[in-house]
Amino acid sequence: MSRLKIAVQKSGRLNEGSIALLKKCGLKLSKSKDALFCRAQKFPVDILFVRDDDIPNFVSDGICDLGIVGENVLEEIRLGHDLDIKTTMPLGFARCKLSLAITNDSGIKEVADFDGLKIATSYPEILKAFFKKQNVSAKVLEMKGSVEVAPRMKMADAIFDLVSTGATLENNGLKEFKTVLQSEAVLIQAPDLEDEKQEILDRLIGRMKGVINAEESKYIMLHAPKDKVDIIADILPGAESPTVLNLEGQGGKVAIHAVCQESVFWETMENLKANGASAILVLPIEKMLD
Ligand code: PRT
Ligand code: ZN
Repeated sequence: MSRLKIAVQKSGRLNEGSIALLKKCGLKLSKSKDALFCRAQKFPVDILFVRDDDIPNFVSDGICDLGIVGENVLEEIRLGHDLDIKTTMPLGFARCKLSLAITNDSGIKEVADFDGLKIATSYPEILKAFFKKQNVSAKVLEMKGSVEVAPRMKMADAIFDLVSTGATLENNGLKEFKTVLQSEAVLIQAPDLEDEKQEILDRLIGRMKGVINAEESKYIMLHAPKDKVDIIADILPGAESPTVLNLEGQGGKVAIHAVCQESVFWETMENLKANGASAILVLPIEKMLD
């Protein structure tokens, strides 16, 4: 019987999210910390643990059928190589931005001001493609890491790097100037899988979608005066046709249950309360299958 081979980052920012997602899809993984290979139980998948930079080529070369990698790494390698892969679906974790950042005292006002400057980055291909499109001729200094120290060391005038909270930029006297690429972890696959493998993949994709949809959704329950049902239903974020139930012994009130496809913030709950809702409960959803 066929098994899918999936490339996952061995350690780093993608590892935990990738493993958590696969486990929520029902795979049982017994991974010793240094193992490079893991045979999952309960689902026909084998996992290869590698550096994230190797994942696109492993999939393109057919060493693995699938991979989980950041769009930033995928795009950088895609621009430099001929990759034979397709992006199957976004996975909703490891979100970050690939941005140009300048020193706090820099006089740069627009992209054209980068002309003739030197920019340090670990993403030379994406940066060169961006400058080419903008008709800017800047020098690109490739660094493997610690890009954020380059301006202070007078090695470069600005940087092009990943930003998530922005704390690293701030700590180094830098500020974000322009986002060039929004990135998150994605599932990639070899384009032509044999039928049996494609069937396993389709099942895995169905489960991944179920996990991701559930993570973004909440189950909300509340009590409301009967004459406020329409107003309350309008406030519920991303809820389609809520269930309205009569409450025994409370003539004027009903219970409303709904699945909200978006986050339910405190502000929304306060708004519901201000419109007559009470006993508001927001519950996480573990799995969803439409
Ligand atoms: O060893 P291996 O090659 O596998 O891993 P790696 O060291 O190349 O990558 P790793 O584990 O650091 O990151 C893997 C992927 O996580 C990246 O390619 C992105 O897709 C994603 N990711 C998400 C991030 C961040 N968020 C992030 N914040 N990768 C790096 N960072 C860096 C950022 O560059 C900054 O220097 O983290 C620092 C902190 O960010 P702030 O803005 O929160 O301060
Ligand atoms: Zn890497």
